[in-house]
Parts: sequence; C-alpha cells; structure tokens
Amino acid sequence: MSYRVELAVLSEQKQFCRFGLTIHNLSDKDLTDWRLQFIIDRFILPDSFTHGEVVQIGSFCTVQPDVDCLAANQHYYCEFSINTAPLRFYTDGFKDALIVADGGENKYPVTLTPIALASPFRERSELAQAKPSELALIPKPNHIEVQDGYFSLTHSSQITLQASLAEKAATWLQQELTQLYDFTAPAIGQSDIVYRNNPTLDEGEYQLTVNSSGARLESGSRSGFVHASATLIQLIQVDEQHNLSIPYLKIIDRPRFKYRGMMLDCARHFHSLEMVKRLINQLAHYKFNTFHWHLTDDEGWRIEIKSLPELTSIGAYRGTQTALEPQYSHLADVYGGYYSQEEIKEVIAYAEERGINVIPEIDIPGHCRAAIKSLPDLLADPEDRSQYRSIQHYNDNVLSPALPGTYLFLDKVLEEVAELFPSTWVHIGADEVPDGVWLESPACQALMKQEGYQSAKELQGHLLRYAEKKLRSLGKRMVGWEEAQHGDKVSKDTVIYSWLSEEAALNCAKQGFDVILQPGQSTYLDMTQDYSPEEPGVDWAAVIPLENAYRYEPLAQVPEHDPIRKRILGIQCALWSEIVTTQSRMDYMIFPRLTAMAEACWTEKPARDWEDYLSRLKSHLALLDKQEIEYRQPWK
Ligand code: TNX
Repeated sequence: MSYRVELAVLSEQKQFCRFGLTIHNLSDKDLTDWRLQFIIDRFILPDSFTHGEVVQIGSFCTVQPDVDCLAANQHYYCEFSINTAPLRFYTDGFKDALIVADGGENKYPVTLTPIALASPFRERSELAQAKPSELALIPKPNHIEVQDGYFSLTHSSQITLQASLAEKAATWLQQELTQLYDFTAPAIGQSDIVYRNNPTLDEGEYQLTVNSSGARLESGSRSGFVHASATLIQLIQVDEQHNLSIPYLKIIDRPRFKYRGMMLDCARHFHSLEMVKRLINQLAHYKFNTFHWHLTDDEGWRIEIKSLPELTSIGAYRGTQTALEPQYSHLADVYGGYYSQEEIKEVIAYAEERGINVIPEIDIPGHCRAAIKSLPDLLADPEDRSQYRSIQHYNDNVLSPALPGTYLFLDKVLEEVAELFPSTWVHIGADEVPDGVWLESPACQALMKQEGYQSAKELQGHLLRYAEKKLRSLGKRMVGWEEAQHGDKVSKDTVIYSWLSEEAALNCAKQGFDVILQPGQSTYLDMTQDYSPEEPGVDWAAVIPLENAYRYEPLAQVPEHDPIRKRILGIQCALWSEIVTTQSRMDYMIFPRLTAMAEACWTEKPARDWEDYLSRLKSHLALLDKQEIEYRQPWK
C-alpha cells in the first residue's frame, strides 16, 4: 500500500499519555487537500494536538493537518495527549485508518503498523499441564456416580419420549447427535434413549442413568430435559472405528443459580442471525438459561420497530455519508444491519427449543445516539445547551425526559417489544448517563421545577419510572443496569444487574432489589485474557485469564447462609462488541472462558476445583474442535 500510519506512545504517566503519529506517503504522487480519518476508543484532548486539528465523535476521529500537501516520499508528523492509563495491548491502538484527499473525492486505504507501546506486557502466562480426564463434563454435575462398563449406541438405538415436556429437548439431542457425531437415531428401533417424566424434580433438575439397557433422562421441566440432553451429548465417546459409547453412570443434578445468563452486544458490531443462533446453541450446551440481547446503543439500532421505521432505515447503518459516523471499524464502508421482527421470532423460537429465555435490552436514556439521529424531530432538543461527554465520547446521546416525543417513542418501542418477546423481563439499560446532561435545557429545568426535583438524577428516575409503569401495563417486569435505581424512583420490582462492582449488587440487595451479578472484573468477555500485547481486548475492568474467570465466586465474602444471598438470582457474563468484528474474534473472546463461567453458574461451591476443571477442559476441547470453534488455546 502507498500510505503507512504509525502511532507511538512517547511518554506515559498514571492517567496521561503522549502520542506521536506519523503518516508516510510512499507513493510517487503528492497528496493534496487531504485529511486522515482513524478510529481510537479513547478521547484525544483537542488542545493537545500539534500540526493541525482533530475532531472526534465517539471513536471516529478526523485530522485536518496544517499542511495542505503531503509530498511523495515525505511524511507528516503530529502529537497529541490522552488522559488514559498506560496502554498495554495492540488493540488499544488505531483500529482503522483512511486517507481522504482532493477535498473528499478520493479515499486511500493505509497500512496500519501495530502501535509502538511504551510498556507492553511481555509474557503469555503458562497454564499448568493437565491430565485429560475421562469424562469431559462442563459444568461439573453436582452428583455423579460412575460405574464400570459402557453402553454402545447402535444403528437401532432409538430415542423414545415418555414425557411430552421433553419433546423439544429430544429434537435438539437428535440434531446435535447428527451434527457432532454423525449419528441419526431411527424412528423405529430399541428404545434405549428414554426421556421420562419425574415430577419430583424441580425446575432445571434432571437425572441421567446409563446402564446396559441404555440411557434414561428424567426431569419434571422442559429446561431439565434440555440440561439432561446437554450432559448426554458431552458423555459420548468415539473410538477409532467411529463407534459411539456412553459410560455407565448415574447423575443427579440441579443448578446452583436460578438465572444463568450471557449478554451479547449486537449494536457496536452487528452479528448475523447465524452467529446469534450459534451462540445460543453453545449456551444450551453449558446449561445457561438466559440470553440477554443488547439490541440498541449509540452506534446502532438493531431491532425493527414497525411504527418507527427510521430507527433501522437510518439508525442501523454507519458511514461517512450517513446520519451515523463510522465507529470502531469499517471506515471505508457503510456498515450495519438489523434484525427484522420475523428474524427475532426465529431466534426466540430457536432459543426456546434449547431451554433459553431471550431478554431484549432497549438501552435508555443514555446510549441513545442512534435513536436520536434517526428521529431528530421526535427526540432531539434543539434548545438544550448542556455540556457533557459520555464514556464513549458523545455529547448528543441522551434522551430528554422533558420532550413529549421521548414518551411517544418509548410507548411505541415498548409496545412492539412487549408483543414480540415472550420474556416477562425487559431490560431498559439505564447505564452511563453522563454528568452534565439536562442542566442547560430549559425544558428539563422547567420539569425539575414542576416536580420539585433537586438533581438531574431524579430526571433519570422520572423517565425510568414511566418506562416501568408502561412495561407493567404491558404485563412485563422492568430490569436494568445498576444505575437504574439512581434518582430513587423505580420500584423494588426492578431487577438490578450490577456491573461496576459486587458492592453495588450487595447495596441493591440490601435495599430489597433482586440482583443479577455481572461484575466486569470477572465476567466481561471483552477483557483481554492474558498479559501479552497481542491479546485482543480491553482491560479497563481487569485482565481476565481463564483461571480468574474460573475462580469467580459470587459474593465470596458473604457467609453462605446470609439471607441476603436470596436476593441474588444469578450470574451473567457479557460480550461487549467494540472489538468483535468477526466470528473468529467472537469465538476467541468467548472460549474457553464461557465454560468457566458456566461452572460458576451451575456447580455448587464444594464441587468446584480449578485443577479438576482443567482436566475436564483438556478432554472437552475435542468437542469444541468438532464445532469448529476458534477458541483461545489454553495450552500452547
Ligand atoms: C461498559 S457494562 C458498558 C458498555 C461498554 C463496556 C465495554 C455497561 C452497562 N456499559 O457500554 O461496551 O463497558 O467493556
């Protein structure tokens, strides 16, 4: 390529770094009337910029250099500063860059060299070697007795249903046996894989018995039958002649936590329907029961709302010529996508067949830039002069609690969402509303006065209380991030998802809220997995190696029988997608840490053991390979 962009850390302090940026024109032509566009996820201090100016919207930056011509074989250099902790990873550098020349007429791709870090982490840590265990079960069942002997699956092995609740679980088992083991049970044969009703077992519980007469899967719930099927799939062993067998055993198993979830951000990058389904299928393998679908954010609106088509016709796409600027990647393209309501129904049905509830998230009042840019007449407040900057560096991404259009928008969106999703819970976001918002809006100030509110937080509460009531009228229960209780307006019916720390969860539980634990320090799959500069990811909450993910023990310091634990409904891990552009990157960030999280969700504390998990993981990798999951190799 004819242009090369280099970024180097010149100096770093605790919360301040200086950078040098060089652009080489390696072509034999002069560049005239040119700009550089690039993507970085941190905020460049505008006044610190030398040799030109930078304009930043979110992660999208445009440099207007102070020289009009960049001659052939010459370079341009500038410096700038960012208030940031030292950078450790290559993914902290520019994610994309592009030269725009001749007043916008021509675009030239550039070669990006990896950022020259001042103090990169050097080492990839080594996991202790592990002896592959015979049974590759993850999560570990809570009670298991292994006996001598193996039951062989044959061409006459037949799946028999003696429980109507098991219908979908049996279909799923059959699909997975075909996919993974090329084994299709005949319609007529010996009934040696039997699903049987056992009403003594609670929601999610199951028993699995394998002996000389075959496998018996018992449960009293749909979800329990799915979990029994998941266990059976993992137990199958294949010999060199491709014969399939299952060891004799008896498993009596039940979940530790009622709620076992994973969140996927489909806004920062759009993940195709196939990718979403693939993940849901994997979640079923690890006995998760909730898929939290983050469908809207500043960078994209991904759910079709029939009464507000602009949300997707405008808000689902980013580009230099569209209402939303490029963010995080794909500078040269129009990038985006959304899920039609038909596609969403398909995902819900697919998840339901696998015992998984789909919770939609519509993130308000912050993280709303895509919606506001799509519906400016309804959602933008032209008189608002408030100065704020969100965590992701926007100054125009918050809904106004004082505009009638906001309520119209909410009504329409929530009505369609409530109709579409069978889930009782609807996630309303409520995270990261920046300080400074609404303070210079005459309409907001008038509303505060009218209601006697003292702080802007109360305006957030005002809006969320409206959303809660609206959802309740639609038969739904509002759930939200930990900031949802700011402003003290929502009822204790709201389920709080804590993410900044476990203390927040504890505080909310003490106030009487039910909580879901999703602490960034342990459960965020966008965090890097090791201390070496080429690990992709971010590290604002922590670096989370597999061992740390595995060792996550919810509220470890709270005694086992403290009644406050009753308020903890479960655990959720999350993949935020700022850096997740492809299936292979997604696999790498999720696996194998998802298997570690699964065990935190399912397996009782006394049965959890890091070394034992590693042995099981070692044997389990074969199953990931069969699915062509591009996981991070735990052992080099
Ligand atoms: C925090 S967790 C966020 C997201 C980002 C994520 C990146 C939460 C409620 N908000 O908007 O994508 O960090 O790690």
